[in-house]
Amino acid sequence: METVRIPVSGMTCAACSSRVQRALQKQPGVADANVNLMMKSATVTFDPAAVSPESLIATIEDTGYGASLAN
Ligand code: 9UX
Repeated sequence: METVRIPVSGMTCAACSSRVQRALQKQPGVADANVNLMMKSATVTFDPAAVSPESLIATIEDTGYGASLAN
């Protein structure tokens, strides 16, 4: 497993962060996802053989928020 922290933009209330968190948790290959509204970031533990950071970003964007890899 690998863990990545992804900055997420556009989240303004707790329902936003719940939405993003649920979408990530549903994604195959994701073992754990935690989205912090105040930190504006998603911390995701995933199986690199099953899913890439790029596809985690695509999932966040599909949910309607902005995401990019900053580290
Ligand atoms: Mo809260 Mo977020 O009313 O898209 S769910 S702002």
